[in-house]
Amino acid sequence: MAAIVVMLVWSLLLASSLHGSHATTPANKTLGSSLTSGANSSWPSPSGDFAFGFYPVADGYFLLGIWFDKIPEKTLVWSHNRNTPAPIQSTVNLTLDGQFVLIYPNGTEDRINNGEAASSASMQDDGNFVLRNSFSTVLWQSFSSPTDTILPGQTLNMGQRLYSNANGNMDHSTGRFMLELQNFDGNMVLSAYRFADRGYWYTGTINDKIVRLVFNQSSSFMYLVNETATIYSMTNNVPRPINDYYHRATIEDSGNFQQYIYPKQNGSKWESVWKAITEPCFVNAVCGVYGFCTSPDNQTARCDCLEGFSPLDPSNPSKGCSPQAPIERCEEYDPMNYKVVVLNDSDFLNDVFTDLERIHNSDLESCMKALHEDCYTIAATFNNTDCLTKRMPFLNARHSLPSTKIIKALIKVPTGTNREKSGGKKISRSHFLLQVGISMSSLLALLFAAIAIYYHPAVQRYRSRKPSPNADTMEISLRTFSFQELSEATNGFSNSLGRGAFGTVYGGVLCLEDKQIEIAVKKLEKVIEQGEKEFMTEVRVIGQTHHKNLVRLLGFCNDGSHRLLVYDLMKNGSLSSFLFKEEERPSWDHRVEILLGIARGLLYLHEECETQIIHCDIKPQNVLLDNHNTAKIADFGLAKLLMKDQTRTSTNIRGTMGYMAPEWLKNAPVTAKVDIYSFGVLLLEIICCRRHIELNRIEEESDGDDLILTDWVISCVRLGKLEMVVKYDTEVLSNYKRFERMAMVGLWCVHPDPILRPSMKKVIQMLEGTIEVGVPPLVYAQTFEDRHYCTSEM
Ligand SMILES: *C1O[C@H](CO)[C@@H](O)[C@H](O)[C@H]1NC(C)=O
Ligand SMILES: *[C@@H]1O[C@H](CO)[C@@H](O)[C@H](O)[C@H]1NC(C)=O
Ligand SMILES: *[C@@H]1O[C@H](CO)[C@@H](O)[C@H](O)[C@H]1NC(C)=O
Ligand SMILES: *[C@@H]1O[C@H](CO)[C@@H](O)[C@H](O)[C@H]1NC(C)=O
Ligand SMILES: *[C@@H]1O[C@H](CO)[C@@H](O)[C@H](O)[C@H]1NC(C)=O
Ligand SMILES: *[C@@H]1O[C@H](CO)[C@@H](O)[C@H](O)[C@H]1NC(C)=O
Ligand SMILES: *[C@@H]1O[C@H](CO)[C@@H](O)[C@H](O)[C@H]1NC(C)=O
Ligand SMILES: *[C@@H]1O[C@H](CO)[C@@H](O)[C@H](O)[C@H]1NC(C)=O
Ligand SMILES: *[C@@H]1O[C@H](CO)[C@@H](O)[C@H](O)[C@H]1NC(C)=O
Ligand SMILES: *[C@@H]1O[C@H](CO)[C@@H](O)[C@H](O)[C@H]1NC(C)=O
Repeated sequence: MAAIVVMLVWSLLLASSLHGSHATTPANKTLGSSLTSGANSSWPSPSGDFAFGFYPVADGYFLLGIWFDKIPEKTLVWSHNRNTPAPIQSTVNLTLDGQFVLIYPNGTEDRINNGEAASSASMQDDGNFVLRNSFSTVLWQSFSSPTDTILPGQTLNMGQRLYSNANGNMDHSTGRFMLELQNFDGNMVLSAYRFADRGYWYTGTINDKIVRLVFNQSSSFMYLVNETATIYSMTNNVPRPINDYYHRATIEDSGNFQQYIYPKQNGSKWESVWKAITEPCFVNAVCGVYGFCTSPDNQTARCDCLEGFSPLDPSNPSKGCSPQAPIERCEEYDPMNYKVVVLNDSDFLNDVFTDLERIHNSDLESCMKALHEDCYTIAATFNNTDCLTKRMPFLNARHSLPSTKIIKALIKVPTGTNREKSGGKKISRSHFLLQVGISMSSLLALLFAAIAIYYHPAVQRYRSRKPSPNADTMEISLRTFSFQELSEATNGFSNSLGRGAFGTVYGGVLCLEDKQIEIAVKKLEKVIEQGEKEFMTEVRVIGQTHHKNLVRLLGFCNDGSHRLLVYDLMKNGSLSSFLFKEEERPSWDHRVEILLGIARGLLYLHEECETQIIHCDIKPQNVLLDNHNTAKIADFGLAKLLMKDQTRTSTNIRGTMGYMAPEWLKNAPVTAKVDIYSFGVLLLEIICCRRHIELNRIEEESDGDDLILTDWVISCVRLGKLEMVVKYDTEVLSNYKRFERMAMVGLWCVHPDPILRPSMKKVIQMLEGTIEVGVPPLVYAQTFEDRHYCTSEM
C-alpha cells in the first residue's frame, strides 16, 4: 500500500525527468550546483542505480535523500532531514565557497558538511554521496551518517546506530527501534530504545576490541568482524551473480533488521535473504501500549486493539491503544468498574521489568481474582499452575507461539459503568487517560495535601534548637489529647480531608493557649494490635524529630482503642498539586529549593536524628508546603506503627507503586536506600514537572514511550538527548550543566541495585555540586520474585 502511494507520487513528479537526465548529468557536481525541491531534478549516479535529490513525502514536503532510482519503488536509503521535511522550493546548494547547504524557503540554512570547503560532490554507484576537496580527499559522505539502511560497501562502526522509520514509507521520521553497535562492548543490539529496552535481539559479541559491521561489497554478506576475524555472521546465502541484484539491509518500523535483494531484471519486490527476528511478535513493544500482536503469515506483525481499547492512531495501529473507559488511580479503585478478559493461547513477551508476582499452584479463578482486586495489577498470565501478575505499562501482549500455547493471558479492561451512571457525562479521551499507578487522585491529593504542620507557639521554641545528638535527655513536648477532645475539635469527625495509607484524616479546630489553631487529625486505622508501650515508643520517635523540612506532630491520642495523631492544618497543599498543576509550571529556582529541602529533611531522618527513620513512602503527596512554600516531609515514622506481622497480600503493598524501590518486591532487606530510590523518582518529577507514570502523553505524539519517567530519562540519556525530557523548559535548559547534574543524581538514586544508590548525604553534595556526578550505569530491568515489606528490621 505504502509502496503504491510512493510510486504514484513519483510517477507524477519525476517520471519524465528520470529517463532523460542521467545521460546528460555529469557524475561530479561542481561549485555553484544546486537542486530545487518540486522541480523534477536529481543527481543520479553514473549507472543511474541511485539518485540524490529531493524525495517527495507527504503533502508537498521532501526529504533530501538518496534512493534506488531504477526500480519503481524508489526505495529511500538515506536522508538528511528525516525529522524536518523540506517544503516545496527548498534548495540544496554546493556554494561557491564550498559549503553544502540545505536552504528552506523561509531562509533557514542547514549545513550538511562541516567546515572545510569542498570542491566537488558526487553520487556514486554504490549509493554513497561524497563531498571531496580539491585533492580528492573525502570530506563528508552519506555512508558515515546512515539513517535506517546500510548498503554493500558500507560499514557500521562501534557507537553507530540505525533508527527505524516511524511508519514505513508513510513516515520516514525517527521511529521506535534502534540497531546499535555498542561502543562499550561491541555487542550489536536491536532495541525499543524509548522503553529503556536492553535489547530484544543481540549478537552477543561482547568484546573489548574494535568491532565493525561489514556489508561486504564483493560477497554481499553481512557480518561482524574484530581486528582479526569474523566474529558473527548474518547473511549465509545470496543468489548469484550478486550483480544481478540490488542489495540493502534495513531496520524496519516493525523492529526487524533484514537484508534484502531486488532482481535488477524483471524484479517486482524486495525479497528478504536474512532477518534478525524470525517471530515478528518477538519485538519489544512492537504494538505499543495496550496493543496485541499476532502474525498470521509468520512474516509481519499485525497489531490490534483488544476489546475495550481503541487505536491511538488509526493510520498506524502499531502505535498502540488507549482504554475506552477511564482507568482510575488506585485510591479510587473500584473493581466494579473493571472486568477481566481471558484470552486463550496468548501471553506476554518475557519482560521481567513488568512482572509483579508469581503465585504458585494457582487456578484460573484465583488468578482472575488476584488481577481484579489489585489496582496495581493490570494483566496476568496463567499456565495451568502458575499465575504471574504484571504491572503497567501494558506491553507485548501477543498470540502465543505454538510451543507455549497452554498459556492464557488475563487482561483487566475498564468498563466505566459506575462512572457513567453517576456522571452521565462523556469523558474526553485526554481526560480519561489517567495517571495510573500514582497513589493519590488529584482531589484526594489536594485534600490530603492540605494537611501540614504548623508550628504551635509552645513548640516553636524547639525549632531554633539544633538537633541534639544526645537527644535522649530531651523530653518530648507532645500534647496528649483525649478522644472526646478530638471528637469535639473535628465536629465528630465530620470533615474528612482524605484517606492516606494509614487511615482517614479529618480537619478541625483546636483552642490552644487562647489561639484557634486549625488541625488535621489522622485517625490510624490499620495499626496492628500492639501494646501501649510500642505505640508510645513510635510516637516518641516521631515527636523527637525537629527539622525545618519535616512536618511536626503536635500531639496524639491513645485512648482505649483509638489512636490518633494531631498535626496542624495548612492550606498550601502538597508538592503534588503544586508541581502537577495544569496551567503553570512553578519556577525552576523554587523547584530546586523544594528539592533541596526534601533532601535535607530526608538526610535528617536517615542520619541525623536519634533513631534512624526510614520513611518508606516518599512521594509528592507526602511532601507538604508551608506558608512560605518550604517543603516539609509528612507521614514519616508511621511505617513502623503499621504491620509488624503484616501478611503477604497484594493489596497491602507498602510504599506506592512507581516510587517503590525494586527490592520491595524482592526478598531483600529494606534499608534507607528504599527512600533514596523514591527520592530519585521525585527528583526527576521535580525536574520535568510531570508525574512518574502517565498515560496521557498522547497529545505530544509520544507513542507511549515516555509513559514512565525513569525509563524515558534513561532512553534520552542513551540517545544523547537528555534535553528532550525538559523540552519546553527554557528555565531549566538555561543552565544545562546544573540540569544535567541533577538528572544524573536522579538516575543514580533509581539504580536497581541499592548498593549503588548514593546516601542522602552524598545526594546533597552532588546536588549542590560539591562532588562530581558521573553517568550511572544505565541498566534497568529487574526480576521481581518476592515481595517484601517495610517491617521490623527497620
Ligand atoms: C520535468 O522534466 C521534464 C523534462 O525533463 C520537463 O518537460 C517538465 O516540465 C519538468 N517538470 C517540472 C515540474 O519541472
Ligand atoms: C542556491 O541555489 C539557488 C538555485 O540555483 C539559487 O537561486 C540561490 O541563490 C542559491 N543560494 C545560495 C546561498 O547560493
Ligand atoms: C523554516 O522552515 C523549516 C521547515 O519547514 C522549519 O523547520 C524551521 O523552523 C523554519 N525556520 C524558521 C526560522 O521559521
Ligand atoms: C569525479 O571525482 C572523482 C574523485 O575526485 C574522480 O575519481 C572521478 O574521475 C570524477 N568523475 C568524473 C566524471 O569527473
Ligand atoms: C569481502 O569479502 C572478500 C572475500 O569474500 C574479502 O576478500 C574482503 O576482504 C572482504 N571485505 C571486507 C571489507 O571485509
Ligand atoms: C577476534 O576474534 C577471534 C575469534 O573470536 C579471536 O580469536 C581473536 O582473538 C579476536 N581478535 C581480537 C584482536 O580481538
Ligand atoms: C525477464 O523477462 C523477459 C521477458 O519475460 C525474459 O526474456 C528474460 O529472460 C527475463 N530476465 C530475467 C533475468 O529473468
Ligand atoms: C506459521 O507458523 C506456524 C508454526 O510454525 C505454522 O503452523 C503456520 O502454518 C504458519 N503460517 C503460515 C501462513 O505460514
Ligand atoms: C478457551 O479455552 C477454554 C478451554 O481451555 C474453552 O473452554 C473456551 O471456550 C476457550 N475460549 C475461546 C474464546 O476460545
Ligand atoms: C508454569 O510455569 C512455571 C514457572 O515457569 C513452571 O514451573 C510450571 O511447570 C508451568 N506449568 C505448566 C503446566 O507448564
